[in-house]
Amino acid sequence: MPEVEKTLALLKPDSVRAGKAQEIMQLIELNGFTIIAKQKLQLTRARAEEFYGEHYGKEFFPKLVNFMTSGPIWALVLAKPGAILAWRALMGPTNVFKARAEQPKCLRALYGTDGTQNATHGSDSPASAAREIKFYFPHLVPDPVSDPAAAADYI
Ligand code: DGI
Repeated sequence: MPEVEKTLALLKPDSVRAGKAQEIMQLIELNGFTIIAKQKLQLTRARAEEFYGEHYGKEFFPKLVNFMTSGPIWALVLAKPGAILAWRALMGPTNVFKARAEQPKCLRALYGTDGTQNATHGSDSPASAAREIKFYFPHLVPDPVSDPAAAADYI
């Protein structure tokens, strides 16, 4: 059994706008994840650009930022053994058209819209999970100075 991990999930503006957030959260729990924190919010341009900073300069970056700031999102911290890979698997491929063709029951196939608007986000590694959980839930992450052991164990 892989160790219990935490990962950051987002329910993006398209799935939230379509009224699917509660349904997706139920599917998340049916798939064995515990939702240990959740928050509904709307990203500003500056925050969306910071969150997706690794894609700055790519052709799709402006579309991505416009989409991510177009309405409310849910940020969730999910926990279960092997959560990072398990959540990526449940979401399915990044591209919704590929998702529909290859994995029609995955979340992006079921709830995504198009090549940019793909319903959900998930951290892709322990390092990105740590950064992304801190980005949305800074108060949840133990302080590495006052409690280094807890901080090291957090993800
Ligand atoms: O981790 P993922 O969300 O699966 O994928 P990513 O980190 O490579 O890209 C972040 C988001 O940017 C992705 O969910 C949708 C968007 N994106 C990625 N590649 C493309 C893209 N959007 C468009 N329009 N075209 C792309 O090639």
